[in-house]
Amino acid sequence: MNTVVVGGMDDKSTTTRSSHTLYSSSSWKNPSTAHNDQELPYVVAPAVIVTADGKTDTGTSMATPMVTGTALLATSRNSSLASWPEAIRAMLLATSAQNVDGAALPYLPYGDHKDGAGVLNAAFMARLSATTYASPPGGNYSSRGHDMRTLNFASDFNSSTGYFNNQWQVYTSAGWTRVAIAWDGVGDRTNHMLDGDLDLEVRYASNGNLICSSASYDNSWEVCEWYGSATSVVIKVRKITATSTGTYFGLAWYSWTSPDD
Ligand SMILES: [Ca+2]
Ligand SMILES: [Ca+2]
Ligand SMILES: [Ca+2]
Repeated sequence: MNTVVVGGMDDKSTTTRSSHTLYSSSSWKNPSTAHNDQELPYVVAPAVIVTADGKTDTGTSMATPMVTGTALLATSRNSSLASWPEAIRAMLLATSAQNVDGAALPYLPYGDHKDGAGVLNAAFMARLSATTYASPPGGNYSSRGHDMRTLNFASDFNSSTGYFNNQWQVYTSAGWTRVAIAWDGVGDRTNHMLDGDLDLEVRYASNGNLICSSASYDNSWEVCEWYGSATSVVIKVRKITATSTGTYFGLAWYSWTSPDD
């Protein structure tokens, strides 16, 4: 639940992204949960004929360390991230821009998608982890940012609407923009309980109309994206239910035109 579940992709030994596919033995089925909408994996990474430290092998055992290494790369660029795995998870979900199976995102709770949020992008993660992209709520920000904070479910959310008392205003670039949130829970994959159920909404700053949203029950994360012109949006987080006094929370957003930007 507070981890990153990693699947595999096959890069066919080429940098031509259109040739890439899901690794044929990558697990993708979802566990049985209270609402049966927990989506696994979260992301995928290269798994076929991977050479590391003198060893060449195939399998998700090769993909998973690549995600771990990318998380360490982020913490090496911004040491405060070392205490915030929630921010690392949100950043991984926001930057895994390449799609190798089905829809670009698992549009919860409608599908069971095999590549999660997409293919790990270490370059995007390295860029987004810079301290210059640390972006607390209440500010006006550019097209890339990350945040991490402790949320108090009683005092930080409107008691009637459930919205987080603050929001992030973002001026996005033309192209794709993805927003992701992640938080914590306890338990194993079948007997787990989130600290609470949070949902994500992104709305146009100009008129408040919804641009994208994500509202699953059993995931410790939400992610949504859109394609369009440069625009100004507000990111809103909503508390649906709470099972604890609060949680640790991470947020990330990222605009791109190509996974090779
Ligand atoms: Ca996909
Ligand atoms: Ca799945
Ligand atoms: Ca939710």
